[in-house]
Amino acid sequence: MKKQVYSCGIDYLQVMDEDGGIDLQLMPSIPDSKIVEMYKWMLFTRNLDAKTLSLQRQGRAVTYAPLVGEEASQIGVALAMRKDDVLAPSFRQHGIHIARGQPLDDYFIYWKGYEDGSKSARSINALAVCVPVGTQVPHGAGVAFAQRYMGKDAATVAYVGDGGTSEGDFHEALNFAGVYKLPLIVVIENNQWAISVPRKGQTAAETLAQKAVAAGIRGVQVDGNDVLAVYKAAADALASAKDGPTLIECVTYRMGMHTTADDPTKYRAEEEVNAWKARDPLRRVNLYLTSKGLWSSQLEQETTEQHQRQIDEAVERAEQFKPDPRGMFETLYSFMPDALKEEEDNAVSNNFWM
Ligand SMILES: Cc1ncc(C[n+]2csc(CCOP(=O)(O)OP(=O)(O)O)c2C)c(N)n1
Ligand SMILES: [Mg+2]
Repeated sequence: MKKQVYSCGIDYLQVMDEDGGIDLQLMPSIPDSKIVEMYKWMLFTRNLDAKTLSLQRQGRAVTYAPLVGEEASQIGVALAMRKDDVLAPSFRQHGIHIARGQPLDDYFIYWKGYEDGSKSARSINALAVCVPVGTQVPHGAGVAFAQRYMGKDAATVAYVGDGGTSEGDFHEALNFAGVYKLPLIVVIENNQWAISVPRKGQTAAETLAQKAVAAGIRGVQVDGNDVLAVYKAAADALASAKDGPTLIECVTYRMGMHTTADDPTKYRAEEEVNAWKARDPLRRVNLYLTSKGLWSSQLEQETTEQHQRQIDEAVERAEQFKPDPRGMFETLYSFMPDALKEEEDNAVSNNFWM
């Protein structure tokens, strides 16, 4: 006997096309004012990104991971999340931190290289920025397990890159979340590149969303440059999180460099970057709102100037910040080992942080 015991397919979701046209059947039921709010956050995130890149180039910020081009993949989720939901980020989701209320001063303190900037993560229900690729996904599964155990009406959203999906941690977390039906949403921010490794170097699979199938959980692929599709996928996943996890693949593009330590012109063609420019996540929302009389070039200019003032003031305050060197020793262990204490005393008495 031979029979098919399982078959599956992965849906692709796009609500707003590249010219701002809407698929009304898929449109989430939100007022236009919410779309204006999404657009303002995307614009803010882009302005913030440009400023941080410029500060890094002037030696006023440490190695920075730009997010330009990925605004919709972040803001769509940020605005779908509820206050009590927890974020387990990697190192590129600055847009979510800011839209969830991270103080701007702390953002800049972090990018000056001071861990103190991470302290407010708790106030926005976020784990600290996670640089080891993929490890934040099992952290997120653990938080989701705790949420279930404590009977909380909340979920956890863990972010991972396309490169991160090749890590064992990613699969272990999905598997664990599937078995225990945890309130976990894993968002793959598939920006097509893991430093110089292209997406096709990660897996022979057609989609990354289908990684959900083996874990027995829901999986969906969305146009990650369409903030409405991202919002809808995240809102649906959060609404059903009490019944189990969802994997969302946001198909987007890293328009900038991996980090300021990288030169992407060495490994990717300009034509590829230009092709993605036409799919810019802000442009289409701008076209939609302008066609409805809800946005204009004047509003764009005024809003950008207002953002720049807000950002510049925060930079000024952050540059006054004096770190306490003890901070880097304090947070690793509940009880500090003697050897570490000795290092701390040594650092403090020798003014190593100056
Ligand atoms: C465990 C681990 N291996 C390698 C690295 C070095 N590294 C930093 S980012 C990165 C690529 C990540 O690519 P992706 O997951 O697609 O995320 P993206 O940077 O594109 O947002 C690598 C290999 C690391 N930080 N951690
Ligand atoms: Mg990537």
